[in-house]
Amino acid sequence: PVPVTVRCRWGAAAAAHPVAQRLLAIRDAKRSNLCVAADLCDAADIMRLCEQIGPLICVLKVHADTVDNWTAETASALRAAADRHNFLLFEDRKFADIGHTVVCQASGGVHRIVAWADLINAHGIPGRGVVDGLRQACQASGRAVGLLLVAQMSSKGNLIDSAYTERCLAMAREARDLCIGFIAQERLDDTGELLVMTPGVQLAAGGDALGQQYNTPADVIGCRGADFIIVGRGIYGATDPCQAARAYQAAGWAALTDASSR
Ligand code: 5BU
Repeated sequence: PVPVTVRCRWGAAAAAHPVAQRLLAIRDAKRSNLCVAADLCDAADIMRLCEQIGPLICVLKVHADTVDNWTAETASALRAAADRHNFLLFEDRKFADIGHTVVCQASGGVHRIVAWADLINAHGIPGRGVVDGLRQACQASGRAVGLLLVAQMSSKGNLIDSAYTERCLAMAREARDLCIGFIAQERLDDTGELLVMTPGVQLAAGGDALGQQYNTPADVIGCRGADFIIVGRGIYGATDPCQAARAYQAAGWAALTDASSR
């Protein structure tokens, strides 16, 4: 297809960070602001999903610590799939400890996250030490990695209030060399330079039995101003994940381009 320059309210402003630039370039080239949460327990199932939906997504999010048979080969296979299909890898570890500990969690252990992930995330609760520790781990890896701060959550009754979210915003502004945006439920930063990825998305609003709350792509992108949708069970739980991914890609993109031209 003819490349489209998305008249995006925010994307154009985004970020000197190389990972943010790559993310936006992939989004525009693939016309996809869809991040799929591949929350499957078997590495082979994740790889199969990657092959099915790889061309449709801009980010694949994983929880490496929930994969029963994770090995170094899983990381290499994911990396190869991401490079082949042109999407970013996001490890949703949600670091939330003192700086010294997150250095080890991000670079060591079984998962060696900063050796393969393009995007990582962290809670702001420990204070700036968590960001400083992650910066150290990323620098030591020699790879470009972008950080998203968890400034809001999708789960019912979560303890985050608006003052906490504001402080996450301030933390992100002070760490622009590493932090490219947020996991949040709405746009937080009017400059448009900090991106928002939103989980808790399905084609119909609702929830699950354990407190997850779902809003639609039109709502989170069109009304609340997010940039990217994160969808898990709505896609990998569907009878035909590829068809479901197409539907979410179309809905996410329509909401973004519609929002951008307003
Ligand atoms: P779901 O199957 O679409 O409900 O999966 C949502 C994914 O996003 C799942 O991997 C969660 O761990 C992740 N998530 C979330 O649902 N809500 C949040 O606030 C954050 C992450 Br932060």
